[in-house]
Amino acid sequence: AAELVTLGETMALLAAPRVGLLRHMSSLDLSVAGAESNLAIGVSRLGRRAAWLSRVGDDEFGRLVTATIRAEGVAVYAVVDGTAPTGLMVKERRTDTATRVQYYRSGSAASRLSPSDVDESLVRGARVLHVTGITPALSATARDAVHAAVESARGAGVAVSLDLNYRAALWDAAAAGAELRELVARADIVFATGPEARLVVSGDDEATLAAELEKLGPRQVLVKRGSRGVVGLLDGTAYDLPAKPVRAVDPVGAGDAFASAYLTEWIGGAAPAGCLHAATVAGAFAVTVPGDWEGLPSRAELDLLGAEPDDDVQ
Ligand code: KDG
Repeated sequence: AAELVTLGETMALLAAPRVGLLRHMSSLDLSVAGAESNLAIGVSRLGRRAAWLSRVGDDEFGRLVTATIRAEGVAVYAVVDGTAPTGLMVKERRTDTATRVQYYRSGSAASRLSPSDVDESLVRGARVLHVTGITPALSATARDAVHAAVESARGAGVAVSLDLNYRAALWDAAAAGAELRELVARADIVFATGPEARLVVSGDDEATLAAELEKLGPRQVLVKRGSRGVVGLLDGTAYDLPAKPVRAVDPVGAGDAFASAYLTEWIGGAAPAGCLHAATVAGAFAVTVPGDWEGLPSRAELDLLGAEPDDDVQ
């Protein structure tokens, strides 16, 4: 049985191979990208059993998505939907540090996710269910699928992990805030950036935001600050960790990497500080390689990069 179950949309990804306006790119690199499958791949690479639930189109991009995720050792439960295409995401490197994303996903197969797609026994047999704020934005039925999975998990004592993952291109702040507030109240572990947290609660700094989110229910709250590290409020204890200094080439996917390592260590029974440390190392790895998941570390690499600066690394 899978230790971690997640559900959401994964799209084909067309990524610019170099810096510049998309219109001047003679070719684009083809891969796949989806917050939930990025995380499932991260969990699998760190040695835990992950399952990913979704819908894909009956098309070449759909076959690319399922084959890629399956090849990374993730158990794939994807309905092939002949009535809608697999979503597409285009990533432009406008400057050396500014990435622009364009979605072609409205009406996609994954937007037709519904509660009947959620394998209840899979969810009830897991240690943790991970959901994000992207899926409820796709459609009413996709939102219902998330709530069905969350209720199955809660009913079976399976921990619920939520990454707010706000995508402004998909819905407005007010709609997102209302929906995310409902999900935060049903989650045990919550990941957010400062701006995402401010969709749900108020606070001047990340520590206040974490405390306000915790008041809504979750036992563990992580408020990420990118290259400025992370603030955690974990089982009532506050943590403030710096980021690992690395040269970032592609920030997209860092949050998924962070959460994948945190949850992997949590499943393994690590102490909160250990989960947090692993998460910051995985997040650092992810941004050093182009692509949303391709740079995710294996267990050995995690231990390597994770060595404290004064450890002599061979
Ligand atoms: O967290 C990274 C994801 O946002 C990216 O991989 C694609 O799922 C995606 C989305 O909706 O942007």
